[in-house]
Amino acid sequence: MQFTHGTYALRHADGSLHLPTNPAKGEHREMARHSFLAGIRARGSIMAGNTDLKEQLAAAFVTAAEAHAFAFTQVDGKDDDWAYWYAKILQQALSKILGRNLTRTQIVICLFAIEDERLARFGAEEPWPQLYAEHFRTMFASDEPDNRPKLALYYYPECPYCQRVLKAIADTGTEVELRHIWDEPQHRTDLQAARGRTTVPVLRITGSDGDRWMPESTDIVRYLQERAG
Ligand SMILES: N[C@@H](CCC(=O)N[C@@H](CS)C(=O)NCC(=O)O)C(=O)O
Repeated sequence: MQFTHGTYALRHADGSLHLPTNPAKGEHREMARHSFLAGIRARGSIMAGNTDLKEQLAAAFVTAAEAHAFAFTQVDGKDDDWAYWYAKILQQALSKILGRNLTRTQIVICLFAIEDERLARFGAEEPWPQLYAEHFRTMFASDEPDNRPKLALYYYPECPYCQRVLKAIADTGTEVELRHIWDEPQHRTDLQAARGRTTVPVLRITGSDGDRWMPESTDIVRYLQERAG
């Protein structure tokens, strides 16, 4: 099942609410109520028949978004503290789906990081529930060691941000293939093709459902620490 932009109420990073159509003033409340109730029903059927982790996470995010739209109808979804609200609502569901206890702080930090990356890399048109689900699955899912995504770091040693990541790799004892982008031109070419730029460090996370390219040393260090438990 695909969740696409425009099908559901969408909360932007600034807390404002995007609704699927552009209703006249006064119709928002009814739309949000309808959307919320439909989401509860949809989630029930999605959860019942769906064993895929990413789809379960996406369904949880959609339900939370609709509950948020309903709760903040009076102010058209404006809520500067949206991530805290989501964390409170989602803590139990995400912990259950992922099979580990997440703190609200972990969820809040992750939500803000994903939203920043989404808007910076894709813009608001990106179908967000799948993106959020993929990040949470990558960050927190307790895979069996052999099923864990394979990691490769695009880097060069003179880069201070890369050094931060190399230290985190050493500190956490994580197995990461190092791909020097100046020693091996193909690595640089691959990075350029995937990201449209060659800024490093970038962690390439290869799971059973493909590649994810994680830029930003801070995010990479956090990912490595979370993964190491
Ligand atoms: N905010 C980034 C900074 C990364 C960065 O500035 N990397 C430099 C090397 S230290 C780079 O790749 N510059 C060349 C470029 O952006 O193409 C991070 O923390 O990872």
